[in-house]
Amino acid sequence: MGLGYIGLPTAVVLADHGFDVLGVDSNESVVDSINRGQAHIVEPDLDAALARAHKKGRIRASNTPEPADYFLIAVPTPFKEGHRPDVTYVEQASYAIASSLCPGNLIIIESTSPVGTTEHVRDLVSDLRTDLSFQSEGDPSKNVHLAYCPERVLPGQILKELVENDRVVGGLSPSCAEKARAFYQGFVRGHIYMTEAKTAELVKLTENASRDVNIAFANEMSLICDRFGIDPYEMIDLANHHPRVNILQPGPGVGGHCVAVDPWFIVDAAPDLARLIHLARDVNDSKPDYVVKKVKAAIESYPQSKVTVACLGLAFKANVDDLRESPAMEIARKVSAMAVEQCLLVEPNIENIPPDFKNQSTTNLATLKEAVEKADIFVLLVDHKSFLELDPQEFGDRPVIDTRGMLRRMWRGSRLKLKGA
Ligand code: SAJ
Repeated sequence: MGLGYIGLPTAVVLADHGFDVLGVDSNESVVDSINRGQAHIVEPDLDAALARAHKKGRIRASNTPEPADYFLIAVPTPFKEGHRPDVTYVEQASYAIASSLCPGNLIIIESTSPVGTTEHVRDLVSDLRTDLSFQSEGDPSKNVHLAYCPERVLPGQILKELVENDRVVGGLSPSCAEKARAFYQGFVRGHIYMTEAKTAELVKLTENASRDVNIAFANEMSLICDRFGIDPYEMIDLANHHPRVNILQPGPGVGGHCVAVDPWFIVDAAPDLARLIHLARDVNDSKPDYVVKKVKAAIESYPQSKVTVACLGLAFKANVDDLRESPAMEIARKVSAMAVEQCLLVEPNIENIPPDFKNQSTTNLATLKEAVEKADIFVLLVDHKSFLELDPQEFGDRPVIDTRGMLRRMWRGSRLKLKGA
């Protein structure tokens, strides 16, 4: 249920491991694309794996579920007003599968969810299917089982990590967890740890909150470095030579649909206790505006704002096409609204300019080459591989606002190229 960044790769990996998979999605064009054997998202190796599974007839898509042995829910859980978790899609998926359920089925929720969601889903479906037993124990063949198993794959490495990562499966009972473990053993090479559903739900939120807090530390250090004229990337690199220090990388902010969202689910559930988690969110969320101020200052140093600004990258991180919660998008939107002659957006992973910029006649999608030729100011927002291959000398003496420590890597790359030559 749900053929997005997690659902589709999972469906493909399952198909690759011998399962017959029906992918269900409410979006007609997604369904059509998968039924043609084509992925609608950018993820390394996904196109080829989907085409293979499609050719073998192991995968098909539809907008309605059918009876099955396993129902895997991988729909989005965004937040609504006030950063409150919105589980509407999980609820809709649960309603949608209810009429297809049979005794012996296993429902697995993979969507990142607030603590208590697996029990909530059990209550929803058991209200609709009073003919079925959702008892935690008893004869397994007569019950419908429920488990929570968080996905923990890294966009950019999804196919590999789906198979190799350890998994945590949380059951509403030990037999639910056992059934889920047996399912994941069908395609996972990592270890499968069993626990209660609510523990597994919190494990997922904790993983991403931990990453967010650690990135916030790096981002805070980058502001402190800036004040003292110190290169934060060099400083962190050196600090990380300590055997017990491992600081993450500062950036333009934290994006994506996971790390920038999930910590709020903890804050929402325990606002009085989650003080550090809340503060980390604020630190990371304030970073885009800090970058925008720097761009503004650079623009103001040009006479009458006759200046062309190039924003390199819109995705939330390197080598993906995902623009959700992207700090690069937030920065580009604000730069594009400034009185500049032209704002050039360079994003090699998308074909059309995002709707956010449709009313900005001075903002256009450009190639890297065009941007390098035309721009007066460069804002390096995403460390896409193709950007890192640029010779930094091409910027000449034009200002470069580097939010990802890319210049260092470009210089290193160009020195290596020189050595190779
Ligand atoms: N980022 C930094 N500095 C860093 C690392 C990341 O600024 O040192 C930024 C990225 O640029 C991006 C954001 O953080 O904007 C998140 O990127 P990410 O690579 O940390 O994580 P995601 O969102 O792609 O995937 C995360 C992963 N979670 C953890 O690493 C704990 C992944 O394993 C999860 O499966 C995924 O969230 C998810 O779906 O929840």
